Amino acid sequence: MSTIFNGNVVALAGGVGGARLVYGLDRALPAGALQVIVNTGDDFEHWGLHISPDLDTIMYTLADLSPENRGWGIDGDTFHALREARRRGLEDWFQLGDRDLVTHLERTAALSRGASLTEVTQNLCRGLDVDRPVLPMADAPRPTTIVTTEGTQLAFQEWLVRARGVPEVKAVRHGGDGKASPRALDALDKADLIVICPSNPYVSIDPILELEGVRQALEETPVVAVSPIIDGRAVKGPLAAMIPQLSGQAPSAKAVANHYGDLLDGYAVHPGDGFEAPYPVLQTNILIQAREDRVVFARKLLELAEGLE
Ligand code: FO1
Repeated sequence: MSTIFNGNVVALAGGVGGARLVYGLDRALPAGALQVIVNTGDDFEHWGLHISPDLDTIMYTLADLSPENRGWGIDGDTFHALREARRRGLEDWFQLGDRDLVTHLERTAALSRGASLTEVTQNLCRGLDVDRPVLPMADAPRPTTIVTTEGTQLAFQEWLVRARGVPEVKAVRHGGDGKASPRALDALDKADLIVICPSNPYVSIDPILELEGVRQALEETPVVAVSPIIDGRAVKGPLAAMIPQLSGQAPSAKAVANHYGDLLDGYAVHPGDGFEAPYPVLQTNILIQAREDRVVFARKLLELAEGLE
């Protein structure tokens, strides 16, 4: 396979949208060139287990285990434990599959033995033959809280899954000490290109950007982003409703670019979503649900990056 981009690439990613681009970059880049820094603001405790939905979505996608359409969890997983939990009156609003449960059991046990989330993730990846570095953005908890216009504060998964993302969002808060993991900072330090994946800017990318030292790394390195909005609609998740609630703008690829502001050196949008900008805006098919489309698009994005000064 020919090399399109010669250098170290770091992708900043959340869940399903991010995972699809990471999959494409993984297959398009030579071994050793890609590292992925993943949002952990969605992490939470459920049934006494430490769940890291975005880390798992990236890991399962790279391992070719995720369902192509739904994007999260393991394809073909069964839900016997969930049904049993329901029968016994335990919380059943978050669908944990039986095979997926092994990940949460292993993670929770290793964390309780004193391993860091970075180490645990590395071991989980090894167990699934994923050899690309998948790096949690932080080792310490940094939970995202949704402040609603009704005045309530909901943990992210309570808002997204339990309340189906319905309560209107007034603000998003990021908890924790604001320290990035040492491996994430090291990856950013060595990056020749940073890719902001088509993830939700408010709840997937901002939690990473607002860690100490991260924004500065992006200011010093070429950055290309991919729009998570196509023709006014979010490819996945609640973003289209959040943009007007949090920025007062209509949902569009441009509104997301405005959010990232000066950080961008290049941007990829769907045909018809282009706009005037002080950096190249590539209009191409960014709908990358199918595996082969992900690789085709990743190559185009790397070509865009290669052409940047
Ligand atoms: N999303 C849902 O909408 N409902 C679920 O029941 C659900 C379960 C689930 C289990 C494991 C996992 O890794 C992800 C899961 N997700 C579920 C996805 C997740 O809540 C979100 O997509 C991400 O947190 C957003 O990036």
